[in-house]
Amino acid sequence: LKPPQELSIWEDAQKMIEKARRDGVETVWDRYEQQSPHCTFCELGLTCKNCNMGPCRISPKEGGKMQRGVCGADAHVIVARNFGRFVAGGAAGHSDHGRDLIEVLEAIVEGKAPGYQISDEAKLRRVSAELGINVDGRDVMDVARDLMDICYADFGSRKKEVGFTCRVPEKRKEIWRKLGIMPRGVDREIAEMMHRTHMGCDNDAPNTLLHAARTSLADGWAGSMIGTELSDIIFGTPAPSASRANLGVLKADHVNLLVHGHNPVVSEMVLAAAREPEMIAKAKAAGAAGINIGGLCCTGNELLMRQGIPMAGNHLMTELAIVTGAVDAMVVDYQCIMPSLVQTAACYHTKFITTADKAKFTGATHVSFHPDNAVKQARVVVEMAIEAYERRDQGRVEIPCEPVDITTGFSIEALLSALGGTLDPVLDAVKAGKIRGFTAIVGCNNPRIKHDSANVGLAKALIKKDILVLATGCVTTAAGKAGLLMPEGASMAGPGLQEVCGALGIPPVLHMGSCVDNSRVIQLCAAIANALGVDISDLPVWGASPEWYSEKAVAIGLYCVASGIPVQIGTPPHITGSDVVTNLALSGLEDLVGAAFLVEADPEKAADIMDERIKAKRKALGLSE
Ligand code: NFS
Repeated sequence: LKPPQELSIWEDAQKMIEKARRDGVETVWDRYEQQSPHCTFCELGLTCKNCNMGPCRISPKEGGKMQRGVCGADAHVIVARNFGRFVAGGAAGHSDHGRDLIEVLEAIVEGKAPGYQISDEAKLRRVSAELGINVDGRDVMDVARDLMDICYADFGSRKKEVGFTCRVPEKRKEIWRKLGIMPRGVDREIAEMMHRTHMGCDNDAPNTLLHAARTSLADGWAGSMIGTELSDIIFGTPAPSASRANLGVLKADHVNLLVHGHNPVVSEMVLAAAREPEMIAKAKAAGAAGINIGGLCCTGNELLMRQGIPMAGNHLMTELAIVTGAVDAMVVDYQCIMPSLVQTAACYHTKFITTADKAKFTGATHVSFHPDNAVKQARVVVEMAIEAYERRDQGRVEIPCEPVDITTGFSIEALLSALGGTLDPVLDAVKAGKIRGFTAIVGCNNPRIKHDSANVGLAKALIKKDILVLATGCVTTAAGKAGLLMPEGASMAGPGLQEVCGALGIPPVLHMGSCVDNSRVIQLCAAIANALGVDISDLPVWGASPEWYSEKAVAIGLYCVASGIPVQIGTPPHITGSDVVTNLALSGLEDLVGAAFLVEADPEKAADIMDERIKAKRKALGLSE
């Protein structure tokens, strides 16, 4: 077994890995070892299971025995097909989440969603007007109904261009139209990807990849963006606030209930129930000092952004949170929830509760959430946590550290209002070279990489170069634990960024939300490009996902690249069995959409390469390097 110090950079993780070993609990790192070495064919993307003449695999060696599958598909076609379906999976995840928000909005409009409401009417009107809905003097519910219809239509087949492309610079849209990758409808692009990758359809790797780009654009500019905007409208648009992070947010004397997954539709209701005086009284009657809600992964980010709820951990911390012995219940919806959590929870007193009918876990307790019953079901969940607390063995509890302070809540609206209503102060800082560029560091953890080493390493390397970092998803907790989400963290930045952070009182890394909220990042880039009268690909910006693991992360990476934002990743996807596909990803896309992928695991080296491009982009804009 590897020493815990080699698996994660964090003290709370290392201590809990040790405790897991003492308690005889298996973790993701144990299973990673058992699975290593991984299948080489699969790693290279050279296996195909799309039909029953197979499965097939292509020899990675040129001139090897198996150069084509039974149907005749070569390495390039197979790799491209696999990659296309990978992207479709990710786009489907974000977008189905977005659709769930439309369904809540629909239920609100129909008066069938007690507990949910329009919390930000001004944003409802603003977004609706952007999408061409008449808002003047109209009743809020009438506007909401029209917005709901327009959002549903973005999932269908009747549009030529999805609604939020109204935010995209004209030059960018011309590129998309010319390449035939303008996103038309979320479900349409995903379904077409499944069709194209059926045996006997799209057998030209670059053509398949272009549709992968289109599918990802439907995610970024429709599915995810709808998810973000409707979440803000229903639960409130985030504003800067203070919170805390790491396993130290658990409280030994409280009922600890962790929310995990993605959709605020569930976690917001659980939080509301936990705040009801009646529930708090029940917790006290059970001997607890109160009810403590903490977040994991992206639904944690949603509650952190809007409600300041503390963050217990990111992806690789989810099992370890239970290992503390202090978690009474973990309530989940969907995505990024390790199936192993059922077994981890069973090793302690922890109640593991699922809520989405489309994401059941064998062995879990299922409490089915819908807009019409969410208030009631949320109380059921909180009561289960209180009951579990009564069974907790305090002798097995170990909370490994003190929490660290973080700041959160930097929605575009919050940024604008902090800046006095316009982007000008930031643009001036960019022009003066105090902020030399921007990078959004997003996404996951992956046991292939020492937990959070690359997420934190890249953020630190970039801010040192006066590159402002935006964080979403699991990178948030990493940045927070490293002290980068506090204004004091600016002491780790270069002199220019330090000055700007000092003047504005902001941290060098700004938390912009969950992974679905990467739509805020592309919207911000589009707004800056529009303000400067240039294309997004002309900006000194990057995306990065140093420790990515999921299909969703690749969908995000690809919609950033297709939008003109180059993206660093720490490990390649399973495409390296095809030089055609690999070269397209690493350089060919640059000619087509003005951005491409960079695969570089070393954060310092990655930061240097990213810096070179930022210099070049600044120069082209007539700015100092
Ligand atoms: Ni996004 Fe990665 Fe998952 Fe969120 Fe975390 S693992 S792709 S950051 S929780 S979606």
